Amino acid sequence: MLSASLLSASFTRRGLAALLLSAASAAALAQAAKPHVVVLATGGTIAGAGASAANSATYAAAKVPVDKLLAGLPELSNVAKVSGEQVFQIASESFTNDHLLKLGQRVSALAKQADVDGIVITHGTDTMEETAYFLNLTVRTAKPIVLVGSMRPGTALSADGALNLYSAVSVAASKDAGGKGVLVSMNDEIHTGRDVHKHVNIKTEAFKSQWGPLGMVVEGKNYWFRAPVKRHTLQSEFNIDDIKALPAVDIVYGYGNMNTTGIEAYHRAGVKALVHAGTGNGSVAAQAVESLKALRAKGVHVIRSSRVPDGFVIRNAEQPDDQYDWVVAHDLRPQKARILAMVALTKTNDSKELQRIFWEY
Ligand code: DAS
Repeated sequence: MLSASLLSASFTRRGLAALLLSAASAAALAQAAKPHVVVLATGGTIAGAGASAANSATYAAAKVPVDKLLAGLPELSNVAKVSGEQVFQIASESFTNDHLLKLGQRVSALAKQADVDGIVITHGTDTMEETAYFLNLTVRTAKPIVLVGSMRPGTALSADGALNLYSAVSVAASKDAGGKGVLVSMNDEIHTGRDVHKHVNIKTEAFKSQWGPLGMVVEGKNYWFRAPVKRHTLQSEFNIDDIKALPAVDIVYGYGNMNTTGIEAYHRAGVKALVHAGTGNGSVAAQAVESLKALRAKGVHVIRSSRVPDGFVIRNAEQPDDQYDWVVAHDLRPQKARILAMVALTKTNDSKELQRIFWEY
């Protein structure tokens, strides 16, 4: 016969165990109810490692695997259920069109999954702006897709990658980040993949959009101040699922004493369009005009962009675009104009259609 004290003690123990079990199952239920964010890792500085904590600029990019990145940030479980995939492990200056296509196909497939609520892509900062724009044009989803990187490796003093990744996952887990197109979350700011570019190559405040960020993310909360007006994702006429290859589009840079060597070399290489990063408002040196006109006559599209960071190229201003049948890149920087031209040429080879696409995207 158990004594009263033993009975009450065993009840207490059982009661305590039941209490702990219900607390644990409540916690498990709460975690299971959180949004599921998939982190696709591609490399870059955010996965970089330096020899010492003082090495904030001298390091090797694309070293730390995604599971280590995620394990180093247990706070992520406060905002989402996070799973990771290592898609590539490269510095982003080495991205090719094949990398863009493979990444886009994986993002598109995940976005279709009912159990995926948002996607984060860890990426090198050098060409992040190009990948973000490519996905903005071609992935048909309203779910948040957020690219993130860092300017310092995780081994450095005041490394920026951990908070950048935490912020990006919290944005990707947010319902209010849906339907805004592909986003870039860097240094507490949230930018549209269309407008953002790497503006400084040596500071943590490295990214800028000439029309401003869409908002900020602070301690896992989003503060929105504007929304994109150009077509993207679900409003796009392009679909990564239909794109099997990207045509050759390259860029020539305008400068004093300009010559036509690069223009003629790209023509021989068989480009389908050539972006001219002109001076000023997309100006073309007199000695280069005839070469570009000849290129157009042979069926290659000429797209006038500008080497000047901000502003936009005005049609028929510096050059008679109507007469030459050239396209202007509007406010897109040369590297973005190349991305749009490649995607557009998968659908049309008509210069008037191309110009419409440059106005709308
Ligand atoms: N080389 C750079 C890149 O991979 C490193 C970085 O800044 O992420 O884009």
